[in-house]
This record gives sequence, C-alpha cells and structure tokens, in this order.
Amino acid sequence: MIHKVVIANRGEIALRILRACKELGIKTVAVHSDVDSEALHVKLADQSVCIGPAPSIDSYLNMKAIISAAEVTDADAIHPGYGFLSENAEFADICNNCGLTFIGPTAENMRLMGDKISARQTVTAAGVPILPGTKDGVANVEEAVKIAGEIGYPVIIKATAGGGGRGMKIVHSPASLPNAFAAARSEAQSGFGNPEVYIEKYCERPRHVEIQILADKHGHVIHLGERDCSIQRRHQKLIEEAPCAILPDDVRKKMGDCAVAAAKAVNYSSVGTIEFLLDANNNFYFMEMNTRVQVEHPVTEMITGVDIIKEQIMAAAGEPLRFKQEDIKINGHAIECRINAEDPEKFTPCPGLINGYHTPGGLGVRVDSAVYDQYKVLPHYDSMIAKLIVHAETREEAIKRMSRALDEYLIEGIKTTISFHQKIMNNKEFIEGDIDTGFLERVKI
Ligand code: MV4
Repeated sequence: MIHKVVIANRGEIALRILRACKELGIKTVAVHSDVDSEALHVKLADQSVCIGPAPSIDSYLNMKAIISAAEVTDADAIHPGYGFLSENAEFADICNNCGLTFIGPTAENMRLMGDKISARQTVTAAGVPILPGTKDGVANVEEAVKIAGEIGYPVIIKATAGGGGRGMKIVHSPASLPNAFAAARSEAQSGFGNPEVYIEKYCERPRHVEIQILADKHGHVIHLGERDCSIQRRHQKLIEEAPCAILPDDVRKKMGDCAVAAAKAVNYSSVGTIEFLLDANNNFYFMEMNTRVQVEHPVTEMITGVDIIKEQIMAAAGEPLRFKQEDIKINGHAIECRINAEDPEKFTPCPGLINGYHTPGGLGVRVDSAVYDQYKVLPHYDSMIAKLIVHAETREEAIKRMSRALDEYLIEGIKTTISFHQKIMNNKEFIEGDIDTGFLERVKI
C-alpha cells in the first residue's frame, strides 16, 4: 500500500486528494509556492514543503523541486491532480525512476492518448466511432484541399499534439482553407512544439458528453456513466451535469461500452475520461481521452456513490477494482457550477481579498473549495475558487436546489460568477435540457 503522498497541486483539488488520503489512512505532504503558505491545503496536510516562487513554472511545474520534496519527506507516491504535471509523461517516468508511485496512468498511456492521431487510430481499431477525417497528419495545403473536398465542408483542422480545443480552425469553404491551414500549423508549432495537424468533418452544435473510466493495473476497466459538459465558454467548462438529460438508454449503453473498449485498447490504468461529441441525431464520435482526474468528477461521484479519488489511489497501489460494471447504479441527477473569481459579465479575473464568506448547505449540497473568509485570491493562478455541486432525485429538482444553494452562497470583497450561474438556472432552454456547446454564444444571459 501507499504510506505517504505528495500532493503536487493547489486549491480545491489538493484538498480533495488530501481528504481521500486521510480516509485511507495515508499521510499527506502539501507542496506550495512562496505566495501559497496560507493556503488551506498547506494548513490541512500532515507536512508541507515550499517548492519555489509564485510563477507555476518555478513551483507547481518544477519537477526537480517536487521530487526533492518527496525525497526529504520520505513519501512513496505523488498525486498530480489536474492541470500542472498531471498529463506530463516525462514526469511520470521521472517519478517511477525515483521509486515513487505516480498516481495516474502510465507514461505510455499518456503518450498514446496525448498524440491525437495515434489516439484516433487506436480507438478506431477497437471499434469506437470517429468523425470522417484523415488517418495521418496532413503534410501540405494541396493535400489539405484534396482531403477537405472528399470529407465535405465544413471541416475542422486540429493539432496532433493539441487538445482541449486550443488551436482548432473551422473551415467552411475551399477558399478559406489555405490561410486556416497555415495558421493552424503555426499555432500548433508555437503552442505545442509540433506543427502537425489533421482534418475532420466539423460537427455543428454538438453536445460534449464524456464517460468516466476506472481501470486497475490488472486489466479491469469499468465506467461510471456519462457527464454532459456542453455549457462552456471559449473551451472553459462552466457547468457540468450527470447524467446527460437527453441520452437514450441504448445510446448510453453503447457509449459506455465504447469508452471501456477505448481504455482497454491502450491497456489503460487509473481514472480517465473518454470525450465524445454527440450530434443532434444522437450519433456519438470519439474526440479525445483525458488521462487525468477531471475538475467535474464530483457529479459522477454524487450519482454513483463511488469515491473516484480513493479508487484512483488504490488502483495506483496495485489493488484490483472493488466494483464490477453491474455494481454501478446511477442514482438521481447532479449538477456542478464552477465558481470563478471573475467579472460575471466579462469573465475577466478578479483576484483579491474575500471579506465575508458563507457557504450553502442542506440536503444534497456539496462545496469543493479551498477558500475561506479573509483568504486572498491570488492573481498568479486559475480563477476557479469553488465548485458547487448539488444532487437530487430529478434534473428539475437539482436545478431548483442549485438555484437555492447559489442564493445562499455569500462571497464578499471580490466579484464571482455566482450571479451568472443563477441566470443559467433560470434559463428556459437550460431548464428544458436544450443545450449544446454553442449555448452560451447563442443564448443571451
Ligand atoms: C470538434 C467539434 C466539432 N467537430 N470536432 C473542442 C475541444 C476539443 N476536444 C475538440 N473540440 C471540438 N471538436 C469536430 N470534428 C467541436 C468542438 C468544440 C467543442 C467540443 C466540446 C466542447 C466545447 C466545444 C466548443 C467548441 C468546439
């Protein structure tokens, strides 16, 4: 078993991991930057180590400092959380070479799924549907024009080394292809250090539906159902829910089976997510795999009762999965609102001192956060300060419960997105479940 974990992250996810470790009887080491010494994850951990100055590149991304923190505290494992080093295959290799258990998938899993072309090829071989597109990278603009003509417009150009929507180009006609192709390659080079791009049929107004995977080191893979993450703005998810309001049971079953097949195809271990696009006719297509625990994992925890972080730690320790697929039952409906320290109209960051704080409570309400009264939200890091999660029997009740909980949530001294979420909970289309990834561009909030 694992005895002591270094939590290589900050904020609510560091706290989430710390809580799972405590319940498992595992000691915790917080690492933190110079400016994070008052952070809750530092206060609640058994030990803490300062790993560098405020900029992430010098602290939360500083591999040497994090490995040293594990060595000086005699820890035997590192949990990377999400973001930062969580999908860095080199870091996973370094952990293993230093005799530390990386609580996540193998470096090989990350490399295979991090390369979007190899991911497409691997899941296709496992029978998972993908959108029509190129099998390999597209080398030049002549080839791009030819392929796009065959697929039919609109098409989307994506970076092989990309992900999460960055650097994508939608192309509606042959005339605009050359410029878009050149721009996509140059953005791929500057953003990911690799200019290679590929082309897919562009799916209009899709829903973003993803399946939570749980896999151990013995070849067992199960899924915990789906989440609908369509409410997003510029590739930043803002609201997630589980299950998806409109997914027919037969499609749900197929999507779950495909996600398990995709994970098995790469011999995956740990928790992970298979992202799909769902079109208006309920056809679904593989988009990418996230080889980490995700921000929105709590909605799945609420409807399955499974502690995803505990399972992830136990899987990393080599324990076989405690559940079979038939043990997983979906119960009710859960919604998560990401509350950011931002201007609720412009979505620009608003760091500063929290001067008055009260969290909502009551049946079916969960707050995952690392802020407190008189806490200073820092400008150096992500602006998400809390996740408000509710659980109820039906979607309708969950929306009402979220609205009630948002009303109770008091955060003074800084601007937050609470009022934005309140408007969504009262939006007719959202209430009717009529959502897709274009929702926030289309609907006047
Ligand atoms: C697409 C797409 C439409 N057609 N691919 C965005 C995130 C990255 N994983 C891929 N993304 C998309 N890929 C095809 N062929 C639309 C998106 C997309 C999107 C997907 C999920 C959630 C929000 C989105 C917002 C804009 C575009």
